[in-house]
Amino acid sequence: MEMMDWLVSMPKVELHAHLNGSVRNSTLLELAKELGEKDIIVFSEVEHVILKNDRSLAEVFKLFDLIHILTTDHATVTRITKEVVEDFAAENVVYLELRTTPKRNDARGMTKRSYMEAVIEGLRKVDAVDIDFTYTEVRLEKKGKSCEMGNECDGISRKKIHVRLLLSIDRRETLEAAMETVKLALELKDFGVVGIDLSGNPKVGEWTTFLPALKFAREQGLCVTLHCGEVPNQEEIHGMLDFLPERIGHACCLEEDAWTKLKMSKIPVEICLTSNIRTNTISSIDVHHFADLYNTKHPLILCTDDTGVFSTSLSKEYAVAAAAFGLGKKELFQLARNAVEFSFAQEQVARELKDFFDLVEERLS
Ligand code: 6MZ
Repeated sequence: MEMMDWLVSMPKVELHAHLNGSVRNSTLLELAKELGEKDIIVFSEVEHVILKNDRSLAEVFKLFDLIHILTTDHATVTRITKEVVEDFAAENVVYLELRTTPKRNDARGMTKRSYMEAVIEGLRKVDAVDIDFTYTEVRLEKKGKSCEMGNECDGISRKKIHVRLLLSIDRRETLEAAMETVKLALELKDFGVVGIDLSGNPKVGEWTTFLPALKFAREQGLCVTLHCGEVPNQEEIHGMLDFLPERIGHACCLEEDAWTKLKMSKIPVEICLTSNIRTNTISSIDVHHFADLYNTKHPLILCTDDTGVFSTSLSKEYAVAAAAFGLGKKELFQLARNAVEFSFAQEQVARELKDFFDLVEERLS
């Protein structure tokens, strides 16, 4: 089997994927055409923005503003959620932690809550594969039916994906808006919400604005992951590491003392190779900190960040790691399996996933 086919067939775990960054280009173009016909945007002006491949970090955030114009109504949020989950499942992602920023949009009659309801509706609409996003509910629904996970490796059973949600706080928001997001996450715990993420343009705002909301989330039993070190702001990086989040994303621009602190802390790092290279956050793959973390056995997870914006997939991220750092199939499989350990899923889901990886490994060996 070709390496890429093998990587697609390997079960994988995705822990850092932004919903609006993972929308198919074809869907974005279709939505842009519709808005163009309604004279809300000028299609010819946005087409090349959508299709452009190399973007600086600043351009990425401009693109997100455009994507949000295209996707912000309830039906579209539902549609993109379904598509994104089905796309990940199609490449044998068996556990997906999908993150998204609940948005309020008065013009569309959208509240943060109704936005999330539209996301959850998208999960309900997934039909290309079996999906579990509310553990108890699915157990009851599936009583009597086979609950075995499916994967291309056995060629028989239907694929199954577990999906959990992280609610993102955008660095542009106020503390009040962030608090609303955390409270919403707590209300939606039974619908698969397991944690909070802090993201958005790293050059905007102060992360300390959100500390009370992040502390509250933690007190209430939600897991926290922070975008940390996408730009070289050492004071912020130290503060974030001292907070001891359950995971951090990126960890690109850490100077020596912060790097030592990270290593000591053992905080798992969500690594997004293509994203870091495309945005020039890391100058080239051979100097990427993946190598150091991997060689010193620091907990890490390969992730996509934004499959749409960076034209990637989780299988491609594994292929990039394989080519750049000389990892063989055994190491890649282990990397995917280890990711289960760092997910925010309930113990029972993690156990089911580990059993599944063991079963597939036996068949592959
Ligand atoms: C920081 C990022 C990001 O939440 O609207 N986002 N934040 N760094 C990144 N690296 C490139 N990629 C995506 O998805 C889009 C939002 O996710 C965050 C940004 O806040 C962006 O607006 P949702 O579904």
